[in-house]
Amino acid sequence: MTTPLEKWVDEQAKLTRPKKIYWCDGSEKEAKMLLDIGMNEEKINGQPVFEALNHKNWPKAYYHRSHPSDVARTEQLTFVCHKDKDTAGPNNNWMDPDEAKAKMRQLSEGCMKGRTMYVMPYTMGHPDSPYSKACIQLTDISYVVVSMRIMTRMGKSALDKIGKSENFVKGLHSIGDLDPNRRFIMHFPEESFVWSIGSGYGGNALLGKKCFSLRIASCQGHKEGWLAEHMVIIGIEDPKGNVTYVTAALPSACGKTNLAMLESALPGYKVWTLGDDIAWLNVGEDGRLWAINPEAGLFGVAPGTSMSTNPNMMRTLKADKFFPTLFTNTALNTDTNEPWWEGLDGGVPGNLLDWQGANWDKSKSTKAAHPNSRFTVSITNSPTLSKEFNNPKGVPISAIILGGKRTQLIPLVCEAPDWQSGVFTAVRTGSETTAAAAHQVGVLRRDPMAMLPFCGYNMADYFAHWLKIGKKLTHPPKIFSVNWFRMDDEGKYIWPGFGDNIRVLKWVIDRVNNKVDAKETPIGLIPHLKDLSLEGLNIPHAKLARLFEIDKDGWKAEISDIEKFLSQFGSRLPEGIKEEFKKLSEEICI
Ligand code: OXD
Ligand code: MN
Repeated sequence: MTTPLEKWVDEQAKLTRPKKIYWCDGSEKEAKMLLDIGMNEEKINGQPVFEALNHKNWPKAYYHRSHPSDVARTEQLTFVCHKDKDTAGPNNNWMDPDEAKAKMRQLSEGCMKGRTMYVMPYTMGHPDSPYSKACIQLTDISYVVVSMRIMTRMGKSALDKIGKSENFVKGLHSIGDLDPNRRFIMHFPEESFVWSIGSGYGGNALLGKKCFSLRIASCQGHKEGWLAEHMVIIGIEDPKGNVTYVTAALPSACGKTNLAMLESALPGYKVWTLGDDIAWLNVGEDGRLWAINPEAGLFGVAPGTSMSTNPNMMRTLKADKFFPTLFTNTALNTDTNEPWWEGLDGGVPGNLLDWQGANWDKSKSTKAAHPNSRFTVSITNSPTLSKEFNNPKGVPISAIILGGKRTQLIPLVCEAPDWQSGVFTAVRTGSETTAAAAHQVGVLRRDPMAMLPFCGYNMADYFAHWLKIGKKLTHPPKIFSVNWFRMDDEGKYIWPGFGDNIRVLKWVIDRVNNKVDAKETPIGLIPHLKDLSLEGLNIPHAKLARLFEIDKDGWKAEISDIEKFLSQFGSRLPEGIKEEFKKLSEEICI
């Protein structure tokens, strides 16, 4: 008897017409075979999909160069296809599901001709976790299979979980012809199905990641009473050995991976890594919020990563453990066959190929590595991996941190007095855009909970869902906002960031454990400077004060920008958010 899974695979093969179908087992042997195929047979843009790197210095490293038009998430080509447009909301591109399917069917007709269709069974979350989900993705490119093996738990346990059920998350991906006019990432939340064509880029092609674990999962969470969030999960250990678990939402390329692997500048404190990008949050029987990381790998931005900014990440990348580690669109040092990017330790090598494979001319102002060049590496390579990483229950969360990149206005850290105002803080969070998506960099956009590109339904309903979850929590986490990026008048960052961010995290856990008081302001609670551990930092008092300064005129402009953002949700905006907006406006305008 054919199972629903076999039937589905068969139907997709009839449409896409691959020369062969291969069922992946997720083994290391298989990954080696796929790397060989990618080095010797498959090509992208006329070049092999993979090249081996210097295994003496980077024991498991392989290199991948993508098509130059395919280097970041393409939000304008990403659609969420609910039955009606209002469910998708103003935060999503919407297409009618029937129309979207007709379009995708036409683009996918025979798209795998002459290629292999790889069938990848995987779970998001530990297979034994009650919160994990079993999934299948089809693809026709080795790079996606090797990457998905790093990023998910791939293999038999997923097939076992699916069994004869129809209830699995489906993903159909083809690299297509890479023509940006024939590139779409379509989500069908009612069917837990993602259909993507024309891109090999992580966020568009590794369908377990943003497409499922955020866009589709946020819709599942809305229905089922949980949250799928764009958040780091860490454990912060104090000198007595107590560990406090915290999640943090920051937009793409704003330092989530650095935070997840932070090497503490404060003696006795340590950060344990559970996740650097996605958290699934459930209300536990004990009335606390519990988090699991559905992923198993790290897909981080390479430029700026070094022994001084993120030594634990460098150790992870060089670890001789999980096979393999991938580098995508970095530059290549041709003397040593090593990956290179701006900000890496040491000087600029003499002979570099840039991310497009051309000899790099130092005298030009172009970057050698693409600003969104990435590494893909197993989280199990990390020397800071939390011993709770594989705990099927997850970890209990005591604080939620929200952040963005704001060169002005937003204080270094600020606590919301309660859940509702915390949710509003998240709703009003803005950030200057980065290179993780294909759009203009450095423009301020509101990015609630860092989920603007990832919330699979109307954000007004999402805000209401957050408020509702709060009502179920008898021990809700405290909510904080952070901003590492405030600048002085000379345009220099005031706060050193990176390992020194532990000083802020320490204040956060001191507040959670009721060890320190805080100062009330119109925007929330800020630290008394005496309670921040600043020893060894040489920041003049005036500059420190600047980190917490409340610029009323700036806030007035901010409030009108927030109002503009909120107005797009019309009457769907929950009362709780309207109340908090009113409160903030009144406090600032007094
Ligand atoms: C990512 C992103 O890849 O947020 O994590 O763009
Ligand atoms: Mn992300």
